[in-house]
Amino acid sequence: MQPTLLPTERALVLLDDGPRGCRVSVTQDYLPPPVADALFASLHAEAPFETEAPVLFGQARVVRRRTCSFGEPGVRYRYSGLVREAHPWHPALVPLLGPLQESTGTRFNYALCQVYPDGAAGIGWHADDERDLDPEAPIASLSLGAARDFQLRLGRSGGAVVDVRLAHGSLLLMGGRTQQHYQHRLPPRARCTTARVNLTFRCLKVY
Ligand SMILES: O=C(O)CCC(=O)C(=O)O
Repeated sequence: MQPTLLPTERALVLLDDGPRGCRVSVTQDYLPPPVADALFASLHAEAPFETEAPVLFGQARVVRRRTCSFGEPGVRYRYSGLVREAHPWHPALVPLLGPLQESTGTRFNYALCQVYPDGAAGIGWHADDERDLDPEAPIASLSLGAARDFQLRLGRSGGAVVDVRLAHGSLLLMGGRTQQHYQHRLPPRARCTTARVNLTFRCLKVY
């Protein structure tokens, strides 16, 4: 099914830090519900998710979320002591790439795909500022399945300055220098009992 993407004028600005050149916005109804439902079902059932053991504070720890990645041939992403080589774009993602490029002005060559089986799974504070990433390009984060809270903080300590619930089919855009100045996380939420799939579309350097 060809997706009909809603225009990004519907985006709500969550952070507009002019002096640092950071901007974050969200379009909660980016994907029409039938498109979001079909994409969630395909990826949840078919994406080649692997268990992950990122190195945190010098120790490899198995985490509850599972991860895989899609993208152009030869693109890979190194983070937290792991290397993720891109699988070819999943067929369900291919129709999204053009509209996503049009609505973000960015040609993404990679997407990290994560499944959070339930609210016990999350991801801690981090910046996505690894050297494999093009620092000038935004990161576009598509949420599917269970709605979850997403937070941003300035720097590497302190409380959240943005706390937003990301709906099924929403698109969050972190642009400008956001990754250089802010960290983000997905905190665990005990009351959430269903799965969520997240895709972060990124521009990776090709060596
Ligand atoms: O699942 C999310 O919304 C956050 C994912 C994330 O932080 C990441 O991929 O770097």
